[in-house]
Amino acid sequence: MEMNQTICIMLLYSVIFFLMLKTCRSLDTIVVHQNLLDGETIISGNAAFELGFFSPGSSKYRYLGIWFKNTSPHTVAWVANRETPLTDSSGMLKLDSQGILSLVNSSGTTIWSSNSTTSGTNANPVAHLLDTGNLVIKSENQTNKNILIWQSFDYPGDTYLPGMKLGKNFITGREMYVTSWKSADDPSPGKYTIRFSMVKGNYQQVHIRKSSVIEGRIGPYNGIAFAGQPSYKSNPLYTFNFDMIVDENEMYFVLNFMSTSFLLRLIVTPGGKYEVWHLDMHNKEWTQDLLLPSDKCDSYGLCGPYGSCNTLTFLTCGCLKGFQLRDPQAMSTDNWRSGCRRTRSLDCAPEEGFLKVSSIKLPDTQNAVFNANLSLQQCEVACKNNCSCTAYTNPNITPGGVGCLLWFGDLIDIRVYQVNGQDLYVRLAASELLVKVLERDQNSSKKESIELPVFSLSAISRATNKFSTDNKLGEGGFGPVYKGVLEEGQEIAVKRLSKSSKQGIDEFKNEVLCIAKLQHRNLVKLLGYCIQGEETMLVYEYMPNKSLDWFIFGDLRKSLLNWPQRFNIIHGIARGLLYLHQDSRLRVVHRDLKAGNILLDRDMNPKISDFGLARMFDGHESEANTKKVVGTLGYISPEYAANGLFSVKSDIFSYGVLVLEIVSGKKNRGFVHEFDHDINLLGHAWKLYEEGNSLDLIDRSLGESWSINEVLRSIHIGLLCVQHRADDRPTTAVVVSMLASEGSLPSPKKPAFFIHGSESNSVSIRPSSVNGVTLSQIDGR
Ligand SMILES: *[C@@H]1O[C@H](CO)[C@@H](O)[C@H](O)[C@H]1NC(C)=O
Ligand SMILES: *[C@@H]1O[C@H](CO)[C@@H](O)[C@H](O)[C@H]1NC(C)=O
Ligand SMILES: *[C@@H]1O[C@H](CO)[C@@H](O)[C@H](O)[C@H]1NC(C)=O
Ligand SMILES: *[C@@H]1O[C@H](CO)[C@@H](O)[C@H](O)[C@H]1NC(C)=O
Ligand SMILES: *[C@@H]1O[C@H](CO)[C@@H](O)[C@H](O)[C@H]1NC(C)=O
Ligand SMILES: *[C@@H]1O[C@H](CO)[C@@H](O)[C@H](O)[C@H]1NC(C)=O
Ligand SMILES: CC(=O)N[C@H]1CO[C@H](CO)[C@@H](O)[C@@H]1O
Repeated sequence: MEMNQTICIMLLYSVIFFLMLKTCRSLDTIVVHQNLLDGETIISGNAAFELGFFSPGSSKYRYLGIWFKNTSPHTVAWVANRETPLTDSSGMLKLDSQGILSLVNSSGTTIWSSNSTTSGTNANPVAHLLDTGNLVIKSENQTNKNILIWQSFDYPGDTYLPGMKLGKNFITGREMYVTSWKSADDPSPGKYTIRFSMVKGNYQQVHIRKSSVIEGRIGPYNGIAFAGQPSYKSNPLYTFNFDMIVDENEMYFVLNFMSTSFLLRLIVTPGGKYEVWHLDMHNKEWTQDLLLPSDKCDSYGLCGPYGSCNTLTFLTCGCLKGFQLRDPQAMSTDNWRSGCRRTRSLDCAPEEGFLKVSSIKLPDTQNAVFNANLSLQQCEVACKNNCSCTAYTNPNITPGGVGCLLWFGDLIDIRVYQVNGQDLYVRLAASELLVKVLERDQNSSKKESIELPVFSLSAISRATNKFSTDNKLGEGGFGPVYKGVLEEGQEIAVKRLSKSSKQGIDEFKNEVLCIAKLQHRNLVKLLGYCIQGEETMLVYEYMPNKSLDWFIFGDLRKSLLNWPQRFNIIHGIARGLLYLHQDSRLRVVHRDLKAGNILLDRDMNPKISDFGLARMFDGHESEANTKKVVGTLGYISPEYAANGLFSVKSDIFSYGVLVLEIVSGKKNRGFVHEFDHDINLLGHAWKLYEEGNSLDLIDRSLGESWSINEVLRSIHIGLLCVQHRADDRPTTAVVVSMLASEGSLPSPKKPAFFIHGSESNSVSIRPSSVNGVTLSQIDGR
């Protein structure tokens, strides 16, 4: 420290123990302070700071403090006797031969001392007030000029000044942190503290606490600054950086401030606000650079564990992807502290992975472990290999900066930032992650990848009780179907591809391609897939009421399905089909519409399933030709059976058959006419229609609870759909509107396949694949 900039106080041995101050510049002047006037400077001459006595606000008490020189308002940076004020204007400041600085009141009681510990009788102590605002006591004897005895920077008050250490000395166990004043009039320690994150090895962050409760968090440190203050208006006139020291002896950070024109201070106010100010040395004006909390999301943990705070969304709190509200009432009560829980629980399966969450303030690092040596890839491996690791990231945003931060336990205090956010990789169950399962050639140049959540084999195995026969629902198009219950309670249906089935693999791929991108309430929902070793499986939502055929063709169950439910099913299938044919992004022809492929949900709503044979059309194509006619006898249209020609109109034909089956409760293929054993259901329906006896077609088990108009209309529409010529059949959109209206309908022409067996020559047949029951539509005639 240069003498001409610093005034020093030296102890002079005196008979009377009054403190005698002597400036270095004017060695002959000895100032004795007996009456300590408010604001009277003891040490000055320093460019920026002064040491002296003051009374804060309206207080009548007197304190020894360090303040910024000549600023308005008077800004105190440090107070010695925070809790033990002088009650009158008399007192004594003395520096003894041991280098202990003490404040004595007019009764002669030492009310404050610097607690220095120095051995050696001839310490020859000297006190300096440095340009940084640090009051230091050093031993300045001939042989050793620089032994630090004590410094005010080790005892922060409510203000952090650049150069101060905030942290912990592991040897002495002493922690250095900032404490608010009780009030503007009372510098004694208030409720609020700013503390550096303390646990050894953890990544650095700062907590603002009210007593023991964390109210705010700054950080973690990102290699350049503390995250969590993007509102910080950096001033182009000055620069600063941080030093982070973590070693065996101590752990702390120091803010280094580089400027000759400005001073910086960080403060926690009596009200718990964290503020950063800079002082322009020329005009002596203070400017606020940062104020926290600045918005709702600065309130620590507002959205609870795994919650995410966003000031720009309608609801301030949300859940990270893969999580849902723990308390659904949170929305109405606006109390989100209970946070979010996983939608799918973790089981540490090898398929578990990480979802990247971008542009956020990283969660609290209290439960995190830092390793400075790992790359991001190694970090992922490290997290994955430890089942209790919930997230990871490289917190270091400096160019080329490495480092690996691993979280264990809940992720708390995440908020979304528009700028300067960081990435976090959150561990999720495999089934929450989208994984590329297939690529679809859209044309020669463009590939569209199909992404689906992936389920681990272990999760499915547990869900289905190791594929136990008790859980088997039936045999589908490409293998057995099992019922399962995931750990969170969700019911699923698992279609397991038979290992031997080559056709199965094609159908599996086809199903994924078709249905992965389709979503409609009348289509069954694919939840994900599992491919592991020899196993290939698709996972669907479970349909508790099995399939339509189980009801309408089951003698004992027919009566469970009343007419309003059947009419609703007729509507629902048409809406699902309309979506496939015209409303979805792709045009899809199902090619295997039948009662066994209509699944029923809890409320008996129909869902079209099994897209193993479906075909997609691009652009304006509307029909295609195939050499290999596959489908189910009884539902196949004549042009498809004879020439392999399929289109939306072949689906409409199948739909017509379905409608007549739903009304009559009879299978087209299995139909046996009372007198004419050759005609099938279509022939029968046509004959009754021609005779004007259509109502005779109705399923007797429906009793009397049906609407004549709805039944007649359904039969009429069914017959329109099964007309021989595809062009005569209505489009799906027309079917939907005919069902919904009461207008007159065109007269149907005679249906195709009036007679049993007429369609069967060229058709190869396949078992039905449903997640409902075992079915085989092969009637063996
Ligand atoms: C000096 O401090 C002592 C101890 O706190 C106290 O009892 C005494 O009243 C004080 N004297 C004055 C003049 O305030
Ligand atoms: C000085 O040390 C004593 C004992 O270690 C402690 O009780 C007291 O609070 C300390 N005073 C200051 C000002 O640090
Ligand atoms: C100077 O100070 C050091 C450390 O306190 C002490 O060991 C040494 O004896 C002192 N020298 C003189 C001449 O007082
Ligand atoms: C990081 O690497 C350095 C040098 O190789 C080594 O000294 C240090 O112990 C490593 N730290 C950790 C946490 O592995
Ligand atoms: C996972 O990490 C935690 C925290 O570092 C550690 O306590 C635990 O032993 C680790 N578990 C395994 C299996 O490595
Ligand atoms: C449909 O499933 C639900 C839920 O399992 C059940 O309560 C209901 O009785 C079923 N309906 C019929 C007609 O079986
Ligand atoms: C080979 C082929 O069919 N390519 C077509 C793929 O689709 C794009 C537009 O969707 C056409 O421009 C290509 O001719």
